[in-house]
This record gives sequence, structure tokens and C-alpha cells, in this order.
Amino acid sequence: MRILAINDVSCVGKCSLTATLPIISACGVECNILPTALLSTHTGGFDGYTFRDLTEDISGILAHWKTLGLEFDYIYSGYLGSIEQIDKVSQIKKEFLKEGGKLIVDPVMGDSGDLYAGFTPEYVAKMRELCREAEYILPNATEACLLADLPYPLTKKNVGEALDRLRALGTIPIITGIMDGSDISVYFTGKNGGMYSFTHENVEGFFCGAGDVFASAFVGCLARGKHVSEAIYLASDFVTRSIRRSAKEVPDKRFGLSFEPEIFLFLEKLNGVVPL
Ligand code: PXL
Repeated sequence: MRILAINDVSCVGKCSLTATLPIISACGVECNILPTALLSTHTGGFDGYTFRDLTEDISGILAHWKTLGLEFDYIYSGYLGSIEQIDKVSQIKKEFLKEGGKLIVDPVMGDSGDLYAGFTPEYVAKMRELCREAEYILPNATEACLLADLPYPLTKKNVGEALDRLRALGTIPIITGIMDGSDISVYFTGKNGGMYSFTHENVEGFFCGAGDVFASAFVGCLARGKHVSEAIYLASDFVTRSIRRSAKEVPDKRFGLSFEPEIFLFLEKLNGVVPL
């Protein structure tokens, strides 16, 4: 089982590849990477960060991989620095995804109702097209609204409409971060429709990288052969425990989730050592 994670390297802040690599490796699955950009930190709340777009390097990397005959079982994309990189993900799917393999897209574009710095409506439209090619998409509530063309916020009342619109793209949507009073839920559909959810008690505050920790754990669990609903349950349990710990232990939330100490219990559940 070989996964390709396409995401940025934010050197500090524990999101994107610095979360994905340890989590997928801990699941016992090989994770290869294609870095989309190199940043000194992520863009969520830091000033003066450096940003180097790596689009120019991608063609050479892919050409070398071709000579090695590489193919991937899963391709998981996250933060893409430009519209051109969205096209690259489509191309990589065509050229490097194994027959019967899966593309999983985390359409990283925004949070708390706003687009992240540097993203535009054209980018959103292009990301919607990439979602059509994915087996699963993992938008947060903000990204689901942008992709489904619905006003933010998304609530228990209209999340069904968002799921329907996203499913109409030809993918299975898994929407994270739906708030209801003191609860927070992840909602998803089955292959043939229906609406399912897992709910946890919400922890106040904004936790950078939580979406990446969730997505990475989901991909790792899926790669280990878990059913999609079990993979969602395991990933949401892991990210919720990491958020609870971080609320107590991480004074500056920009530096990311304290997910490392929670990996042990996550793996015990994944490996069936302790019950879910
Ligand atoms: O975790 C999402 C993310 C990923 N990559 C970069 C980001 C963010 C969120 O701010 O800035 C570079």
C-alpha cells in the first residue's frame, strides 16, 4: 500500500505534511510526498511568513517518477498553492493512480467563513472541478459552503442540502466542523446517499491544522482497510482528543495541535487492542 500526499511543507505549525507524514507512517502505511509549497510557517495567524511556490519543480519530479514506474494506491491532496497545481493533481491522478485506486481531496481553502490568504473565487470553481474526480472529499463547514454555493454558516438544518449538492458532483462528501450549541459533528453520506454523523463536545477556540490531522488519520485508517464510517469515527476521535489536550497544554494555538501523545491510543483503537 503506497500513498501519495500532495500538500505544502509549513516548517512550523504542525499542519499539512508535517502532520500527515507522522500520522500515516504511524498507521503502518508508506507515505510518499509531493510538496506544493515551502513556507516558514502556515498562513493562519502568523505575519511575515515566507512562501516559495514549488509548481516549477513538479514536472521534473513527475518525469523522474515515470522512469521508476511508480503508481499509488491512494492519492491524497491538501493545500494547493495555485490553480495550476489543481490541474497537476488531475494529471497525477491520470498518470499515477493505480487501477482501482482512490483520490481523496481535502479542498483546503478557508475556515471560520473566510477564504485563506491568497485564495480567489476562481480557485474555488477550479477546486469544485477537482472534487468531481475524487472518491471522497473532506471539506470543513466553510469549504463545504463555498463548494456547494451555500451561505455560511452550515448548521444541522442545511447540512443535508450541502451533502446533496456535493454528492451531485459525483463524490462522497465528509463535512467536518458542523456546530450545534456545545456540540461539533462530522456529517457524511454513503455511496447511495443517506446522512450519517458523529458528534463530540466542542472545545472553544480555533485550532490550526485540525483539518489536516483529521484527514491524515482518515486516509491512514482507510489504507489499513477500515470501512469508511469506521475511518471517520477513528479520525474524529483522534482529532477531538488532540484538540482537548491542546486546549489545556498549548498556550499559542498557532503552533498546532498536540496530537503526538494521542497517537498511542489512536493506534490501539486502529489495531483493535482497545475497543472503539
Ligand atoms: O491546515 C491548513 C493549512 C495548510 N497549509 C497552509 C495553511 C493552512 C491554514 O492556514 O496556511 C500553508
